[in-house]
Amino acid sequence: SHALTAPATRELRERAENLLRRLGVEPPAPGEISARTPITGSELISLPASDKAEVEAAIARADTAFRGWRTVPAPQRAAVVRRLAALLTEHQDELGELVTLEAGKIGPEARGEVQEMIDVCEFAIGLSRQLYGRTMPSERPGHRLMETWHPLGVVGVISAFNFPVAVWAWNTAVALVCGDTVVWKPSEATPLTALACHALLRRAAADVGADPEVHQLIQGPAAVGEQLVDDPRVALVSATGSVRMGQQVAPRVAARFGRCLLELGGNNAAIVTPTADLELATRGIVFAAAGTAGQRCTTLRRLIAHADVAGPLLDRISAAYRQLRVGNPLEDGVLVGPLINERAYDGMRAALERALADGGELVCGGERVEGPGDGFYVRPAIVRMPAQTAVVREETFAPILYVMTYQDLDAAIEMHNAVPQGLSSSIFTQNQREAERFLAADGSDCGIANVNIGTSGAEIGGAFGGEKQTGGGRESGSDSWKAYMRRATNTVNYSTELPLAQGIRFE
Ligand code: UN1
Repeated sequence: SHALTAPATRELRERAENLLRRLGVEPPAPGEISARTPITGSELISLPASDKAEVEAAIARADTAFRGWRTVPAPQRAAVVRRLAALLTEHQDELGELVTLEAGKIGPEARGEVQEMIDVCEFAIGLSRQLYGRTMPSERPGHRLMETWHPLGVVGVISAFNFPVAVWAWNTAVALVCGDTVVWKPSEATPLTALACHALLRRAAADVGADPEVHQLIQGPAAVGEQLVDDPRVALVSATGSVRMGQQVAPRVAARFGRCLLELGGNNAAIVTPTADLELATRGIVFAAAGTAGQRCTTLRRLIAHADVAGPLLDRISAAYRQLRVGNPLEDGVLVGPLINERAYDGMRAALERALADGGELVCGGERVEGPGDGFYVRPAIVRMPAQTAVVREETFAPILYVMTYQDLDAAIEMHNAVPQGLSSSIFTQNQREAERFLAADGSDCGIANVNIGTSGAEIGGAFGGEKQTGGGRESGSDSWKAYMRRATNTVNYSTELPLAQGIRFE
């Protein structure tokens, strides 16, 4: 229908307001933050930014709430997260649609993002009974040596537009069961989904009789985030975004000896070896490279294919690319939605120009296509590169897949690791030696290394994050929770003597 292919701004605005109301958010007063939809490029709603006093008050409330929250037993703290999971399940479609409106994700990916929130809530609920410390044999008779994990304090969460709700949930669900309170500064591009999550969490807390002040939302430009970063009451700053943002955050937090958890850029690659199942590799590569319009931090950006298979592999991938429907993410069957804004489009054009100047050959894509309104819709691009030049070593947050070839696996792994970022990586092979080599100490240097699946779409059960300029942080599953707690080592003497460690005599 015409209404779907060219949704009028007013219709999208009403849709956003309705979704917000159903998610428990009253229409905000107008203000200086402009909530836009990348679907048409137009403003949906405006809302006020937090001023200095409001940020200060939010941190103060989180700090006060922490004093009580830390003594609530962890399995009881999990009740808030259990209720949040139920509310997210109930409102999965509504929150998913708001993600589509605000971030431009296609429906299945937007609902998948909410699913990821529910999954991490379930993980955190189980975790609340497993915040294990160890006991160690003491070297002294009549002594016990053990460690205890305690709540850390206020956690400042800074999140990006591309996973506007899931990354918040990874941090918040785990932080809350760990006994921390949260102050959230979402991306300026996604303030509405933030209002919705905040309302759902506040409601979850109220429903189970917990202190709603355990969660605070502050909104606005970088200065709002800076105030959070510089406040000594914020024990941990968990920040997701660009390397440039991390380079600003990390030294400021370090200067006050705060803790940082950084999830910064990726420049993820896949190696395809001669024994790879090309049909399976093609499917994995197309989802990882073109999905979410190339705007995941785990997006596949570099393909390193053995010279013997590069030709047939590229034929398959470019055939699949030609089938991809690019357009309005509210429409069924569309697989690639818009870029977040014009700046992202300009970045993509500039990168493509540099790649071609470096001798790259455009295989397909790269052009802007018509969408409803003034959104920035592009066909995902594939560029064959003669070498891994400077532009290939940078992260451009758009759907560009650079293709290089190799002859020898050692050289392929060397090329794979020769970028500043270290988030996610894959090898497609049916040769066990090659797969194990890729996962070994001298293989992929990334935080995530996969075999026969793409670089994106990680499950929440594993620790998520990467090395080098990606920042070193780990979030979500496994023992990532340790970043959100402080460890105390306890030595208990239950004897009547006072033996000193190391056999020291002091008498
Ligand atoms: C991100 O792009 O910031 O592995 C996070 C994935 C998702 C999370 C990506 N589970 O692609």
